[in-house]
Parts: sequence; structure tokens; C-alpha cells
Amino acid sequence: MQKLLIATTNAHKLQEIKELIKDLSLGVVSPKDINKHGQAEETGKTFEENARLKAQYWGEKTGLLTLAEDSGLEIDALGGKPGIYSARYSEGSDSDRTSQILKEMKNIPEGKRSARYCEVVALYNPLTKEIKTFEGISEGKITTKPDGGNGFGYDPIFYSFDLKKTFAEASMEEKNQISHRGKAFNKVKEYLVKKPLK
Ligand code: ITT
Repeated sequence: MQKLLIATTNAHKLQEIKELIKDLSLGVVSPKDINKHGQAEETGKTFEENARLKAQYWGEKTGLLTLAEDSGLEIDALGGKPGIYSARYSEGSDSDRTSQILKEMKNIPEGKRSARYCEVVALYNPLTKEIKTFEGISEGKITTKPDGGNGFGYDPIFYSFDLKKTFAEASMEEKNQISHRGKAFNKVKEYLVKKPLK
């Protein structure tokens, strides 16, 4: 069975991705599983550039078919922030970062709190050294207080227009059906099924 490296250091992302691609007949491993350590430099200016940098770093390091992703939350009232800086928007934990966003949005009225999660997945083919990318977006708005205990990151303050509740109030199955990650990985799966790697 061909091995597929899911190149992420984020355990929550890894859990969602494993669930999303469980029906592909590939042996899914993470860098930790194969005892590889390192950190790709995320010096890109877009989700796509950073996803490509991560996929190339890990693909070249391991010689494996490699999937990496870059994702984040874009908030219109904050000019698109935190965007590509979502993971490092402020010091501390996920809950420190959600508090920071709520503080910055204290005076933003209900009708102006629109936001979206964005994601680009990059697939590195070790035989051709080519990288192909796939995008997913999920629309919603920022709540005025955290709600729900599931998910990770900004999920407690992201109200999904599709689910009519926050991502943290949804089960992983519900979130995966309509999330930025779910949409991008549906495209990855379609590609891998149609175009076996040569
Ligand atoms: P890797 O680079 O190792 O994959 P990372 O967490 O640093 O892990 P990113 O640079 O892509 O990954 O940052 C993504 C951040 O965007 C993530 O840490 C969260 O803060 C936020 N994010 C992305 N998708 C999310 C989701 O589904 N739910 C909640 N927050 C999410």
C-alpha cells in the first residue's frame, strides 16, 4: 500500500484529515509516526504559498507522497486578519487568541462580523516533484462570546452559516461535511481517485 504523509504538526488538523481521507487506500502517516522532525519555514504571503512550502519541505525530506495544508480565519472587519497569521496571531493558547479577537471586535455590530475559514492543501508527488493545490472556503461570522467545546483554534467563536451553530458546537462529522478542510479534501480525493500517481 502506498504511503501518504500528512505533513502537519497540528494534532487537531491531523485528526480531521485522517477522518476525511479514511476511505482512500493509502497508508496514512504523520512526520511523528516515521520519526521525522523539522519545521518548514512559512515565509509565503498567501495560504497557497505556505501550503506549497510545507509540502515541498516534507516531500523532499521523506521522498513520500505528501499532503500539507495552510489554513486560517479571515475576518472582514479586521481587514482579513488573522489570515495567514492565524496560528501565531498572539502569544499563548487557542483560547488566548479567541479572546484577543473578541476584544478587537468588541464594538463591531452584528451585521458587520462576517468571516471565513480558508484552506489550501498542497499535494507533492515524489516521482515528478510536482505540487498540485486544492482550495476550500467556509463562510460564517464571529460570535460575541465563545460557544461549544469541540474542535480547536477559533471554532468556539466561528458561527457557521451552513450549520447554524459554531464549529465548536458541531461534531467532527458535521464540521467535516461543510468545512474549508472538508471541501478542499473532497477535491484532493476526487483527484487521487481519478489520477493514480505515476
Ligand atoms: P501546521 O503548519 O504544522 O500544519 P499550524 O496549526 O501551524 O500547523 P497553520 O499555519 O495552517 O497550521 O495555521 C492554521 C491556524 O488557523 C490554526 O492553528 C488555527 O488557529 C486556525 N484554523 C485553521 N483551521 C481551523 C479550524 O478548522 N478550526 C479552528 N481553527 C482553525
